[in-house]
Amino acid sequence: MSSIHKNLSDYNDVLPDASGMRIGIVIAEWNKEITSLLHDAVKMILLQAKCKNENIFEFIVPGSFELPLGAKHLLETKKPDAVICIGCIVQGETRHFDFICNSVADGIMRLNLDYKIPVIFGVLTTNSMEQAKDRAGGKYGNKGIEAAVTALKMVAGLRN
Ligand code: DLZ
Repeated sequence: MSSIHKNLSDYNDVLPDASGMRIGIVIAEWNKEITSLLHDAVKMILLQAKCKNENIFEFIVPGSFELPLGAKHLLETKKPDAVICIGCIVQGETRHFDFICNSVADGIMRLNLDYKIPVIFGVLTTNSMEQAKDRAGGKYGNKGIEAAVTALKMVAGLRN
């Protein structure tokens, strides 16, 4: 993963002003001990960028496979400027991992292009829980920070 070369919590420029942005967050409950840490980091960045609490729309779904539908629901009901999808998929003994990862990545990409709204892939896909912890506030930073900064940059960029 590129996080060995780049700490996921590093962003060396000023955050875009999010005071006028509406942001959706979809959070998968599977591997909640990890996704809650990513979620906290996303919220921290949004509030730091002055996004108003009432303009943050959250939807909890059972697992990562449900993230694209959760994002689509927020896109249609809350009209956000961006949606951040948070999940943690850990390799098991079966091929389930591949099916879930591919479906989620494809589903999220489709939403980006169909709605022309940034839908961010804040999903860890790791071989072990240890690798996930390293990327949820551990030695490689927090994927939630990277996802939130990406959302803000995309909204600001698309407004230009
Ligand atoms: C079933 C399943 C498995 C085995 N592993 C994960 C995982 O590591 N991360 C995750 O977010 N979800 C997992 N799930 C649940 C699926 O995403 C989905 O919720 C179920 O297959 C029901 O559709």
